Amino acid sequence: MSDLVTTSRQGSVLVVTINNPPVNALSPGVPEGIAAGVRSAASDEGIHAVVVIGAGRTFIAGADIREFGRIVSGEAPPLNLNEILSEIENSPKPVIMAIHGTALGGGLETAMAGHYRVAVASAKVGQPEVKLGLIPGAGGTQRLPRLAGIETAMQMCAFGEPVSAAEALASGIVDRLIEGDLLTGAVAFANEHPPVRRTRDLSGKLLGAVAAESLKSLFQDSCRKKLKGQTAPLAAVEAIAATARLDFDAGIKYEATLFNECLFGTQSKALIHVFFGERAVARIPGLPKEVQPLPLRRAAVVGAGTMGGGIAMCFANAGIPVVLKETTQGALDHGLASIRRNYETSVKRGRLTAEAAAQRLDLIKPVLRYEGFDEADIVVEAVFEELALKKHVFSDLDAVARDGAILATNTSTLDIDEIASATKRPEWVLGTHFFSPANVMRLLEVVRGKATSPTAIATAMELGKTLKKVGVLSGNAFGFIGNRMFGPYRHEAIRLVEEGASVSQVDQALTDWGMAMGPLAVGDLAGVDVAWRVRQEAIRLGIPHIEASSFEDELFVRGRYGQKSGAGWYLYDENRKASPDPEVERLVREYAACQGIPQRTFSHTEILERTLFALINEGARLLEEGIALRPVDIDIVYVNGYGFPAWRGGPMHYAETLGLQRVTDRMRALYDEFGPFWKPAALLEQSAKAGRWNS
Ligand code: T1G
Repeated sequence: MSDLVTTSRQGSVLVVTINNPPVNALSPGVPEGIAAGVRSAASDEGIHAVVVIGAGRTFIAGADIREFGRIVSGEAPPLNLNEILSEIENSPKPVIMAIHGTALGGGLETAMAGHYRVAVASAKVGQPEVKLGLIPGAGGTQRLPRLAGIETAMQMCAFGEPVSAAEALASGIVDRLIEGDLLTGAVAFANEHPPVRRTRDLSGKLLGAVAAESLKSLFQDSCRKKLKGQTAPLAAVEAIAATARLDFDAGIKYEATLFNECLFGTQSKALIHVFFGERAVARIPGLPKEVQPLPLRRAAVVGAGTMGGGIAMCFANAGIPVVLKETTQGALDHGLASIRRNYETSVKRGRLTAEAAAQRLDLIKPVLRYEGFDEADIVVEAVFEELALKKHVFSDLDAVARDGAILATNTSTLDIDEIASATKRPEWVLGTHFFSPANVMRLLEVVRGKATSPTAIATAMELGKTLKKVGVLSGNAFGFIGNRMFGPYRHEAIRLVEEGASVSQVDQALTDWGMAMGPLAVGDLAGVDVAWRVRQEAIRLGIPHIEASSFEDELFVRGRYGQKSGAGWYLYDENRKASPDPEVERLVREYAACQGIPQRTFSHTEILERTLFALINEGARLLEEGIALRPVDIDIVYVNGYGFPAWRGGPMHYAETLGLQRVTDRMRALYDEFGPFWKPAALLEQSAKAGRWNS
């Protein structure tokens, strides 16, 4: 037996323990070790049952995701879990799976190959493979419906959300909840001498073909709406529906076919890239190993507007007491009312209990002066996006905050060094750029100034994890990573409209492709006035590729600021539902005529190339300038902050999937047609031949 899997005896029960930290993934050797343990029990007369349990913090959290890239490249053999799980299931002696932490993917599949499952109340079980662009590939689509029924199986496999131990007990996935020590409870269960009961033989919860097919179309329609463009959820539902017409072994074969189609497709590569990418971005090259993040026990926020209120909620949601300051009682009351409304909505939607909401509200202390700021470990400034005002606030903070406190600004574009210059402690100043709504969006851009200390950076990156966000480190350039790239992307969207495309045609091309919102609709959401002010600032700073004027100015001068004013690129009703506005189409044709812009029609492909390639090229420039550390950092920013489809992996991963040479060639053609805006970044040209970003 390898160290990965060890056995011990408790009376006449053989205990098989998996020890593959950190999550007991089914790395090579682990499934084999479990099967070996079960096999040894079969031939041991002194053993009447087997208990399988995970050491450390969890049961098995799934197949080893790192192996999939190696399987696709041919470096590793195809997934062979089915044979091993079948050997476990065919054990002549009862096998009891003891679950704590999470049993996910192959972990739950292993558990279902056992004859019984017991779990502690805090455990969760699930088949999250679709979140990796896959489907269960070790019998999950065949065993789960036999335990929990087809509808529950489709829900769990199509959407990938885990269920609690109590829900698993209710649906038949788990046989008993264990109070107290899990191993003791599992052994006691085994000592009741339950008979061998192969999951594959259970058919009482399966459905006939008609019922299964109608559930299949129900779930596949729902997936097409909620998980638009994703193929794995549809395949998972298909595999489960097949239990109505295929026997177990044929169903396993069919599942394997569908699994391999997903595994060798582009969506799983993209989603696995994002899975590991969200963990890789926390590793900061050059940050000395001995640098440890400081503890963040108390926080303070300056400004109780939309952002400040949302940021205060983030701290309260993480259980961190937070002081929230405004300048007037009215503004403070307004901010608190909005926070209260947010929590009430969460309670109404069942996302939060009333007592949990009350506890979080209690953690937010409203003030009109800097009282309590001297105890804060971190202060986040979230006042109006105006440099002089921010510098004034930081000069105040310099006077009131304790030594060693992190002084963070939520600015979305302003210069961190400029803000830090208002204090005598620039080494403690950095940007923590939250995305609206701050209590919802996962992305946190951490922006380092030239003087920001490694400890401050490490602490801010840890803050991201504490707030259950994804922190990405950015250099101090205009727009940081996300907004800097969004500029050229939206520039092209506007240019396409000026050249003859309709507003909704441009937006729809991107949303059909997978973006959560079209670039012009985003402008209406963020505010045409905000975009105008940011553009004026960029022009003042001499940021390259910023057009002196664009049609959007015509919207701005007419007070068409977007959703907030009821009209922008679109018209908005009282529920902010958008509809195309013929007046805008008329205005833009008039504008184009004045500017002498030739008009023509556009294909979806051309709209996608003009917008997405501008995004990719700016990303390459950010890498050249060292503002973004790695291509994956850019991908994680866009997937978590800008509605870029995770199943396309992010702008830089997508460019590699398309082919960097193809992107470069197309950009050269656009450069010949439109000039300098389209000059391919040097890094893009250098990487084109290799087909991979060499950054
Ligand atoms: N394989 C390899 N590494 C994994 C892993 C996995 N399944 N799960 C986590 N890790 C690494 C992770 O990269 C990180 O590494 C460390 O473990 C801690 O993870 C055949 C095909 C279990 C809820 O999708 O959801 O089974 O950064 O930071 O926040 O049908 O990890 O430290 O180097 O996330 O406590 C299905 C994925 C696989 C579960 C724990 N299983 N993992 O969260 O820790 S496909 C999953 C998670 C499959 C079968 C199919 C979470 C977690 P590093 P972490 P955490």
